[in-house]
Amino acid sequence: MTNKAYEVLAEDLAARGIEVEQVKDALKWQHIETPSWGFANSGTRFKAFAWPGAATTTQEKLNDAAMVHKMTGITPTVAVHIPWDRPEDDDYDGMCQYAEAQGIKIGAVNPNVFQDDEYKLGSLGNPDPGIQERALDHILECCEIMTKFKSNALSLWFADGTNYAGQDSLRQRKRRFEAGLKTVYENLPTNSRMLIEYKFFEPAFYSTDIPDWGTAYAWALKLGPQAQVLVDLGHHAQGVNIEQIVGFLLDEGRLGGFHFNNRKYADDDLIVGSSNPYELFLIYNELVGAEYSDDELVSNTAQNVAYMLDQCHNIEGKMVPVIYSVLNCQEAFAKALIVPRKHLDDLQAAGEVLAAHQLLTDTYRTDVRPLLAQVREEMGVPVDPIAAYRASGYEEKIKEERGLADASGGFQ
Ligand code: RM4
Ligand code: MN
Ligand code: MN
Repeated sequence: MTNKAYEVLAEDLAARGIEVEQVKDALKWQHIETPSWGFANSGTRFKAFAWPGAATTTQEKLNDAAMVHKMTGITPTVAVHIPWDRPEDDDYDGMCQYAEAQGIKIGAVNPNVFQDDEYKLGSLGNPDPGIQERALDHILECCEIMTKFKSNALSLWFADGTNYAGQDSLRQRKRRFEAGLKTVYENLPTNSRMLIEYKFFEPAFYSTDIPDWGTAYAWALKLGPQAQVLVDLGHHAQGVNIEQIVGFLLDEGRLGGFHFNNRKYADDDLIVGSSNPYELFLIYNELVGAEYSDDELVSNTAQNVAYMLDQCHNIEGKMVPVIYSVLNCQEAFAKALIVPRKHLDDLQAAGEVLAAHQLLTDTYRTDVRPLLAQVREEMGVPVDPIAAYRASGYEEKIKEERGLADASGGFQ
């Protein structure tokens, strides 16, 4: 059954020269990875408020991720953090099979070298060679875990840095990092990628060892083609043009993945698109433009981008904010897919400044919800995933079964 609003929109899009069936196919292939830690209790450094039913075990997180996939149809994988998601019985194959039995797969493996006391002065950048080695061992173990999970992405984020000028040598820290990353690269499973995430501050406040995309990119270049940059939307200074970074990295074949979230001030980790949906659209516009590029490297790079959420919910529940984020990514992607590319190219080539701008912003204003409803119906998932989730009884069930877990720490 097609809905009336969709028919009107499809006609309008066709008149703008858009191949609606192609747009629908692209939307059906969209894939967003959910974060296992997004289903657990987490919060700010001041307080993490417990949410009734929040997941505490990995199985619960996998169940939640599977439920999000059931509601949306576009979240078939879940990223894991080791040790937060280390199976208690060390049965990695069993965990992998459990995920598959729920209809999902394990995606990126995230090592954690920031929560042990030993890491007070850093991990790979630590002045103590023994601690550097400890961090390295953990990351290498994660490379082995990737094989067990059939995962093809090692996602690296480091809390390393210094708080005071003079605390450590900036150049020595760079060298330690470079050596550590090189060893990790040499031990990456075949056909997998290393995603290097950057962040300009926090928890270190004077210097951070991988502060920006330029540093991550320089290392990716030195390491080799399996190393790429991961862009987390909350990891830039205010006002930074993220879509331009995305365009640059795509063009160089080094954009590996995203941690989607939204922020107003710093690394706020809020629902994707909640405060700046226009920025999200502009980012997707770069991605879609690259995907349709004639340049093979650029187009392949865009097609292999790992789209992941990295959020932390303190007051808004767990499941609904994840679903909401997925839907906002879907909407931004849909709007980027209906940008009349040829027309835009022509206006740009002719130097038609405002006409080009207007074409893009008019496209952004298009209400694509009827299109998304149609796509969902064709995919056999709920047309309104949030309403369907609320009506499913899942929230009440997990509340009842899991109760209220302790949430005193920042994460988990
Ligand atoms: C960091 C970063 C990482 C995430 C940790 C928990 O700010 O975004 O990706 O794994 O938080
Ligand atoms: Mn992140
Ligand atoms: Mn972050």
